[in-house]
Amino acid sequence: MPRARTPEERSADPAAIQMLKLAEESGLSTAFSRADTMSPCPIGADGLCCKNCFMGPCRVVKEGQVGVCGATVETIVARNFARAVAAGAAAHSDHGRDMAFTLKAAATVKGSDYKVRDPYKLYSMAETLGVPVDGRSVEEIASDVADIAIAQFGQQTGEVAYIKRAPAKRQKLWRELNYVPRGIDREVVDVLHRTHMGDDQEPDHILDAAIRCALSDGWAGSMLATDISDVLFGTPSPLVGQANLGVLKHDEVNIVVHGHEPTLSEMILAATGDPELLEYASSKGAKGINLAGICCTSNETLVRQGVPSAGNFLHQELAILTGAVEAMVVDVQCIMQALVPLSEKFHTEVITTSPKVKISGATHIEFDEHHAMQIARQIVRRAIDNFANRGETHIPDVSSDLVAGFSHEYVNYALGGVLRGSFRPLNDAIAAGRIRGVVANIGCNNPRVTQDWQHRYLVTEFLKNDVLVVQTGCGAIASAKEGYLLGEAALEYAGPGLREVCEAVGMPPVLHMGSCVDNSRILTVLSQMASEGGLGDDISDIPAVGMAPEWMSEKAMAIATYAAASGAYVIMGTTNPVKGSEEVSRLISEGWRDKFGGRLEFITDPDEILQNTLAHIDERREALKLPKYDASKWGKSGDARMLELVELPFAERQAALYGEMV
Ligand code: NFS
Repeated sequence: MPRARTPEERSADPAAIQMLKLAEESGLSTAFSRADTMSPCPIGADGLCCKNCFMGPCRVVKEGQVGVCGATVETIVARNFARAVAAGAAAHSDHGRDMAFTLKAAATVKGSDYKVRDPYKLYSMAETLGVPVDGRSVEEIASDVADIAIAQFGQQTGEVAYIKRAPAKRQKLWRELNYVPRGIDREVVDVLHRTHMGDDQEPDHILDAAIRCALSDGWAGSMLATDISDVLFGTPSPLVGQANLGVLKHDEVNIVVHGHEPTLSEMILAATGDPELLEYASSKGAKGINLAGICCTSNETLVRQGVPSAGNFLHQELAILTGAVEAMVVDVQCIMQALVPLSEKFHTEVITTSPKVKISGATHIEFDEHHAMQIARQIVRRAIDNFANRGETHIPDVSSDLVAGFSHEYVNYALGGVLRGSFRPLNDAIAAGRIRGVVANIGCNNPRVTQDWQHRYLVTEFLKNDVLVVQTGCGAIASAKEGYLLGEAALEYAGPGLREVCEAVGMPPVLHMGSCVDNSRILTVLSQMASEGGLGDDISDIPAVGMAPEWMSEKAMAIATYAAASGAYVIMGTTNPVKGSEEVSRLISEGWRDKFGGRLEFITDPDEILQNTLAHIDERREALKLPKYDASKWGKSGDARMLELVELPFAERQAALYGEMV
């Protein structure tokens, strides 16, 4: 059995380390300790176990070995890859479907608790989906938009509508190669069918279906989820917040919302401000009601409402270990079953709310968008009632300030202003070499590696190298906890060129763009950068890399696949689920590069991730005939230059300035 790691080896986060020590002292297991005692199956880890029929499971581990049906290593690895993509796409896109039904309710149900908060975003959706807007009420438009959005899931032929948002060249490529998704559900079913026993057995062909399925997530299901969430709850713009377990309060009722969909959590947030419930909390001895988030529910409520984040994926159990959580309210995805037995050691009540998710031992209060506020109030009241049951608490005094909420609309506005919003200044900064390139660092935590360490290491190195970092999901929360989402981080960590840009625009060097469905925002940014000109005319031309160094979820596989098929170089860390097949590894790397200009690689060494990323960025710069990145050219303007100049004697200062001006 492998040795149990120390708390410091398990997490790079000081709050987590405190809680892991407490867990050890109390003899309580966590995902961290279970990862130490549960070695991953080496056959499954490499993608070599086929359990798609019941003649097996077949484990193909010897040279030339095939499954009972004759399936080769290549077929088995490709099938496993494709099935993971389909499951990930299904999860994220189904979230989009639920949002579409909520929009329909907001538009048509009298007295609905949901309203259209951002009509401008609705109009932009209407334009893409071909819904007329002239002379119509917001509700009429929203109702039609919702109908078309819902129909995107069941569409059988044709093209998903949002594909039109990709650069023209990319759309043409997808059409020529037959990768444009027909409908979201259809592509998921297509992968499940093809990977059933006795169907598609040519690895490249199986991967083609996985690509179409992933694109139906990135450019349809997830993009709809993002847009509709913005319509209903507001398009994010920068706001301040805090992250880490220190956001939990000693003297207030703590409710933690965990999972993914913003529908119920937004209502719970509203209920926590209800004077009647606040009064009720006070009658039970609490000073207030404190809402905090975990995982992507946290990102949804953080980027729009500034609700503090109690942490990322591996913080879910640690929040319960504080003993200070009255209710952990979960909906869908990334919820560990271990929460319930752990909560039984404390007073915390785990409440499941989705019709799709029940956990044995948890309280189930099913969410229904037609009675959203009533249900939210019921949950808040239960949490207040539970406050009296609280025992000893151990809330780590660790939290960081942050600025989050960088939607593509805001970035556009910040760079270009209201009247001429544009990505031109960003493109110019990259073209000049002030910004060397862009990295999207996204994805999960994985207890197989030290929590947050790779996110932190890579982001620090990218900033030092003048690479602008955009983030979503649990990677964004890792950076939030580190203090990277603050303007000051540019002064502390960024190279000279990136620092100048951050100072001039007034933005942090790491931009938090939302939850994992909001990776669709990154697709939009890349598309707009490509259309803006100066950096080629397609996503594959841009000096940019996507990565998920600590990933664990099937959703991450879907995201990686749609990003690669959209033209990005994508690197996944931690583990390599295609290791068992050289052919599949080659197909998703060189094969996809030849087809799409993007590629996917699994690289477990963080230094190699760093080197490959910088090499790709520099190679893209060279292909665009941009000047070679040279950090020594920057850092001599703005405040830094002024401070230097004031030190100089008058004559030298004049000469320096005059010299610079000519
Ligand atoms: Ni993304 Fe969100 Fe986190 Fe990973 Fe899970 S919360 S959708 S899957 S663990 S980043």
